Amino acid sequence: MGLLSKLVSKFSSLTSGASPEALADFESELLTADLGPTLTREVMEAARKGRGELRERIASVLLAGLSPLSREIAASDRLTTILVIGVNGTGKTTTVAKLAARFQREGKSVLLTAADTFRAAAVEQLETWAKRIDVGFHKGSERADPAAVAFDGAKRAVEESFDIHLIDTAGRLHTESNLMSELAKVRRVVEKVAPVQETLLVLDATTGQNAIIQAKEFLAATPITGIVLTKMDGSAKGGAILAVERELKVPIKLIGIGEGLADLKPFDPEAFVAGLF
Ligand SMILES: Nc1nc2c(ncn2[C@@H]2O[C@H](COP(=O)(O)OP(=O)(O)OP(=O)(O)O)[C@@H](O)[C@H]2O)c(=O)[nH]1
Ligand SMILES: [Mg+2]
Repeated sequence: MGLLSKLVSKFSSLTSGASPEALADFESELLTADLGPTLTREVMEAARKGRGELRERIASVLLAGLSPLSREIAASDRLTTILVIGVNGTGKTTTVAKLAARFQREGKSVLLTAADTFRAAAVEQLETWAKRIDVGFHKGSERADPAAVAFDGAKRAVEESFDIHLIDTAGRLHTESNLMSELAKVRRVVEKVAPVQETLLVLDATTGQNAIIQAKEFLAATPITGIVLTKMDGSAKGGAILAVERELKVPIKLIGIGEGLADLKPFDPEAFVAGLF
């Protein structure tokens, strides 16, 4: 049963308006589902009053305010460059691998650049994926400047006529201002060689409302064209997905639903909301 269906049916059975207790119950369940305070308030308003079926009213509140922008990954008919950023452990490297596998399936040539030079293990992790998927791989010398590695990767992507260049970056806390400005530098330097079509911010769905706080800091540091919300499989807090997009006005383009290469899906808001009931 969907996240909201039990609540909605409980609610619908109360014919002439719900009791204050039932309302309070409903509200706390919405907050538990990580809808966030604003969206919860709006859903509560729709639940209390309005015409038509309760379910429809709630669904339309949940869908309102989502980004009207395309959820497709931007593509160029020449080289498409995609920069992947986010806080530590959100799933950046795995998402890069999943994207690489997807593009490769579509018959595109893919280069992965390991601009996470902070840990040797991070470079190895990406290299292992590159070998397994059988796509190109670029790394710099140990502890090299991430912007320099990304720049060299971009040059290689152009010179060797790759279709897709995916750049993996080190996880960073949104509160570390020097690391945040490093991201802007990576992007700037890559753009000396080739335009960056997508900057994807990877957020961990299980962190709920905190993901919104992270995203705001990343948005302040560099333009973001899309969000990837990972670990939707392990999250009972799926409601965060709607709150994230409403707050940030950046489209969620993809959701991660597992650790495997195939576990990356486009985000379809209508289907998602229908699934909640
Ligand atoms: N269940 C689940 N696990 C995921 C998903 N995406 C990534 N993971 C797991 O999350 C862990 C961290 O993933 P990474 O891709 O290494 O994360 P990262 O953001 O690159 O981490 P750092 O480079 O250390 O900042 C790994 O164990 C992944 O398998 C997902 O959608 N669902
Ligand atoms: Mg990583």
